[in-house]
Amino acid sequence: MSSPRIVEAEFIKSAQSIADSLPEDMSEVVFLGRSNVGKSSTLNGLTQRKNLAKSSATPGKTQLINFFETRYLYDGQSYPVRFVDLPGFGYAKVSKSLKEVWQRNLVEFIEQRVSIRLYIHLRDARHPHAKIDDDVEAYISEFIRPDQRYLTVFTKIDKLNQKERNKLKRDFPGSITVSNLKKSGFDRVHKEILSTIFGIDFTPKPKKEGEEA
Ligand SMILES: Nc1nc2c(ncn2[C@@H]2O[C@H](COP(=O)(O)OP(=O)(O)O)[C@@H](O)[C@H]2O)c(=O)[nH]1
Ligand SMILES: [Mg+2]
Repeated sequence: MSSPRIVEAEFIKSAQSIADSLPEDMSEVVFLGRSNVGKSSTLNGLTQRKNLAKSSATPGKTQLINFFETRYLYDGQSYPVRFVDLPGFGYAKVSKSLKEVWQRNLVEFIEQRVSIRLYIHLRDARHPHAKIDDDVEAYISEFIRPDQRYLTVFTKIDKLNQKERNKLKRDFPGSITVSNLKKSGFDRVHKEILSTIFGIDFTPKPKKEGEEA
């Protein structure tokens, strides 16, 4: 059986708030994480595009909600999914008043946007117990709906040795790890996205009696 992959990905628009966002006519995956966690790199890696999400920190652009439309191909079927790149938190160089406005808009988007089906929280594998990330996880757990899922994806796994990787897996059993450097781990993220949104079952089927391997 083939692996799911994204065959089309296109930037659609940037928004400041839920009010000027796209209509809620497609299932959405939101990506959130601290600035510099590797969010843009992960979006580029998942979509196999070099510069779909700008990896360079362009102040201004990075404070907006960015929408991308993607199309998966899996088992001969096409599956459209919208990716939403949220501003990184913990950024500097933003005036206090702008920060307040931005946060209000963002909080409203995260909590009230009906089309969100999956929250992908990117965390740096080197700092798995960062308080700000624990706070974000606790925050999302307060309002997450039954039709929504929350997934932790650790980036920069290439920076950890085997012992550290084992410990991370023990501490965060439901998490996925990726490396944008090695381009690894994306397959599991794709499967989580398609199983959450379209109910596709990726668990290997048990072999029937007498069936060849
Ligand atoms: N070693 C390593 N570096 C990474 C990885 N992901 C991102 N980076 C680097 O981390 C920095 C920030 O990445 P970027 O995608 O712009 O982060 P963003 O601010 O969250 O969008 C860049 O220098 C990337 O090359 C990874 O998985 N492994
Ligand atoms: Mg970025």
